[in-house]
Amino acid sequence: MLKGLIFDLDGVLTNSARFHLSAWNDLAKELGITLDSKQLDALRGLSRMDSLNLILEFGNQTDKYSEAEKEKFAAKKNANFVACIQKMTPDDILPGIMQLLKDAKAQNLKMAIASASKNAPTILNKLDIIDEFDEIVDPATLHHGKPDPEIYVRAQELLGLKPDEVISFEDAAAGVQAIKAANQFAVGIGDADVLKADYTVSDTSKLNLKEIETAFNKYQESRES
Ligand code: B16
Ligand code: MG
Repeated sequence: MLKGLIFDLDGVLTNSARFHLSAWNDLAKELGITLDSKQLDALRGLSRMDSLNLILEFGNQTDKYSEAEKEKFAAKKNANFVACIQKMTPDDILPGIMQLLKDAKAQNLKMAIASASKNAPTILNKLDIIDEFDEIVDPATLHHGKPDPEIYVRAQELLGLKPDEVISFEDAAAGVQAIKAANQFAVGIGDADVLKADYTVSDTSKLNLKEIETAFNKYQESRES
């Protein structure tokens, strides 16, 4: 039985993903690395350091910098990102999300945030929806980033629920992999062929809790039989 919803933040509740990607693109240019759209897409959902390491790999610069230099680059990217999110308001909540949260509240579903971003509480405050969530996983307490299941397992445990009692929402392939490795039902937002989720919508305006729950129930029944 469905008892909780777990949400990624960037690209699901709001499109702060665009600020991450443009801040990484700026840094990559400074390092003499040109990223194509596929490479930028591959950064979605990855932790700050994993993103930087992947960019350096794309630019064949894997061993070029010390850890201290990499920390400086990551801090620079983060300062750029933090400046961008200061302008965010509740108008930046993606279409369909407020209705989804309202429908979930009406069903007494518990809700958690499973974002890799250390800036998630700031963004949720800017959007004025932080109080909607029962739990927010602190990514600083995790050992592994997405696609490892740790963040989704932690969110589900903080809610006191089992894997077959939650639905998790993601816009990144690495995030969907994390959800599936946690044995949870994955709702993907974006391209179904790329995400490989259990249920996919092209954008958040198409999210409908009743329809998602029907797919979730069918999925759980098929697993029991
Ligand atoms: P920060 P999500 C992720 O958030 C972003 O998608 C990813 O691009 C970013 O690198 C990561 O958070 C870490 O963010 O640098 O702010 O700690 O999609 O998991 O909500
Ligand atoms: Mg995301």
